[in-house]
Amino acid sequence: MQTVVSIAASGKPLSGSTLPAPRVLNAEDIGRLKRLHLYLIKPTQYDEDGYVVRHWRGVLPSNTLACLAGLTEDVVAQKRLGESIQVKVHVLDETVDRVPVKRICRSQRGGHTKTIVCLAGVQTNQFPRAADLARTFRRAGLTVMIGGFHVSGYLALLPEIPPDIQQLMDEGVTIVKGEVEETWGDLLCDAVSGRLKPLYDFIDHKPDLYEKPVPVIRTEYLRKFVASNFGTLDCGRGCPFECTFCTIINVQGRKMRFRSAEHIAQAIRHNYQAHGITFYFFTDDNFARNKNWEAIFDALIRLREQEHIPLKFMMQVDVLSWKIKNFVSKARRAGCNTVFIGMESVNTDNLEAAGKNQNRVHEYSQLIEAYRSAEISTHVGYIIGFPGDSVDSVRRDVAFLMQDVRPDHASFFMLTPLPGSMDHLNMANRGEWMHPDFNLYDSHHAVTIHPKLGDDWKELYLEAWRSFYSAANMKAVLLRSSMRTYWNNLTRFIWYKNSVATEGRHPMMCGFFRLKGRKNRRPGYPILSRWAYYTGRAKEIRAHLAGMARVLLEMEELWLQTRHPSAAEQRVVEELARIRAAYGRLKLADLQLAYLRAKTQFPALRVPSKLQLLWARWVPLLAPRKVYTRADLDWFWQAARQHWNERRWFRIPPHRVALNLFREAQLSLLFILHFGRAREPGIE
Ligand code: B12
Ligand code: SF4
Repeated sequence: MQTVVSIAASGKPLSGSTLPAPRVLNAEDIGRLKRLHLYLIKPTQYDEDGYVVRHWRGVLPSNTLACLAGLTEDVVAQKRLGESIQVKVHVLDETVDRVPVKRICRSQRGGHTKTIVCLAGVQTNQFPRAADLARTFRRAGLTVMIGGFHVSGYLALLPEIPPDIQQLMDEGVTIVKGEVEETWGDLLCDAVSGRLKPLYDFIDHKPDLYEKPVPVIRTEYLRKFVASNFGTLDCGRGCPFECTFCTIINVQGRKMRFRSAEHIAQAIRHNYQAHGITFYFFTDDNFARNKNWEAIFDALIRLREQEHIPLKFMMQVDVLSWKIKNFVSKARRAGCNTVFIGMESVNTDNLEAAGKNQNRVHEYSQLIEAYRSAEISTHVGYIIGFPGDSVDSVRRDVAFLMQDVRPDHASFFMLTPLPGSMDHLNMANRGEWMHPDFNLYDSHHAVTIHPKLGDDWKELYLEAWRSFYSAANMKAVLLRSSMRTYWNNLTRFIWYKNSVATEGRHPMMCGFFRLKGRKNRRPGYPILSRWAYYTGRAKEIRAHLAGMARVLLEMEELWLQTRHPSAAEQRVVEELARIRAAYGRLKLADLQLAYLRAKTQFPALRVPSKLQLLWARWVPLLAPRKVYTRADLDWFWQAARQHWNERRWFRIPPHRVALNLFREAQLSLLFILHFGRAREPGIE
């Protein structure tokens, strides 16, 4: 039995009522209804020009959608919506899917087909888009519910219902606050029988997740992501700490809840067999405080070592995680290849002000080293714009982060008072200005006035990205990387560089290639003529492709400068050094001998013929393995461009252009081949 507070359209609490035992619809509730369309839609955000942000190939599938899909399957299997009703569940993630608004609006017909739209996992930056979609669907007479962190967090701390949410409720949209693992069936029953209340408040009833239905992933959804073997799963929820910028503790709570290790293992086994998923992002905000972590790791170790499932995963942990006995070593055996660490700052004053007292700056390098020595990549979250930050302190801190703490990756965020955080509540209580447009609350925009950074804030934030992902720092990271972490690190550099430098978006809000729709624009923005839209779009795409090519060449150079020779390659080089030391100058036969000796240890090694060795010696471009930089190529193209611009075409030798184009193609192909092998997350 659960206590639930129902709230009337006026926004006033009606009563504290008690939920009855799970409800099942009967023939009277269903009436003439034969078919139900249930749309689970995760909305996206609008960009600066008001266009809906969508990508061809996203980076991370939504766990919220998978959770709700899993819960729905359970409700349908239990026939709680009636014996005869046919339920069709449509899962749409607007970050990668075009939402067919008109088709959805038309899908509800007569009294026999009903459509329910659930706007799911709505974050603050997605709330404006969610609200626009909700209104459109309501105008078409559909049943609409909104849930997720924005409405849950917003309503969790504020004493009154804010006007924008109240307005949606007045327009007939149902708002759901909190988690629904134990109430989803009842909500659907209310929705199907037309008895939905304006607001459901489950915030004080945190479901026990132990044996709840696990998230259900669909293969066709995964195909919309860069790596279709990449899934998400929450093994637990909550976090015991008290950071003032955090919304998690006020929505999912400070008491840790977790799924059973056996259920997790079953889900992973099933996802591997049915969808080929071998890599996970465990979405728990702090896996290290999941009380069941050891049982979960042990179950994953059994999957890897006894069932030979090539499982890999990344997880979020706190800065003290490395001190938990066996945590790091078991994480490695369980398949962890990356940890995302909530470091937030290297400045003790900032950490204290944010209530993040568990973070001890003097132990940061030990933390990074603990994971590095287990060959697990480290990725830190870093916030810029704490009240104590100044231009100088931020520059100094970012330099300290790169040179002393030395994580493999960093994600920078602008401090944002997200509704549901103490920062938001305190600012609201103090009456301080916060930007009225929630579309900008994505930690990539300044939505408050910073007392010291003022207008420099955004630029300083972008500068932090540029410094961390500079050629020099990325090279240092790759040179420190082991064979196991090298491609993991390089792949993430490509993703991050492409997002920040090419698309100007936060990597966590980006995908592979941006898609747009001419008419898919925020209300209030004009719909451009076809000519104006497509000429502008052609320019954008050209600039984007040029940016991608630049990133690819930069990464190619980085790879040439840092690539780890394979163990067999290393062995050949050692044998060559030995032969040289013994006989002085090397002959072709000696080169062959070095390969033959290495082959005794690496039987798969191909020994080149003398003719091949001769080729490689005299025609170096056929031996790209010996190339360690493409600086000479860069230099050639720059000079050629200058001659071209100065109209001195005769100074550009055509045969060298052809030769260098061939070398470029050869190097790029080699890089792409190596990258392709490592592209599948989890492959080292
Ligand atoms: C995984 C994750 C990501 C991933 C994947 C996102 C994705 N594709 O879904 C990545 C790394 C890409 C990401 C990016 C960002 N994230 Co994020 N992310 C998370 C994280 C850790 C887990 C999300 C999750 O799966 N939760 C588990 C699900 C089951 O919980 P849930 O969504 O709340 O859903 C439950 C209920 O709310 C309810 N419910 C949800 N929807 C609906 C709908 C209806 C109708 C009903 C009835 C119920 C219901 O039912 C569910 C089951 O109980 C959360 C923190 C967290 N603990 O949730 C942050 C979180 C959601 N992210 C957050 C933020 C700020 C971001 C970024 C803006 C950060 C940034 N600058 O990069 C971007 C935005 C990206 C984007 N376009 O969405 C904030 C959002 C806070 C807010 N108020 O907006 C959170 C809460 C973390 C935080 N810092 O506080 N994120
Ligand atoms: S450690 Fe992370 S999840 Fe926990 S309260 Fe702080 S910010 Fe939130």
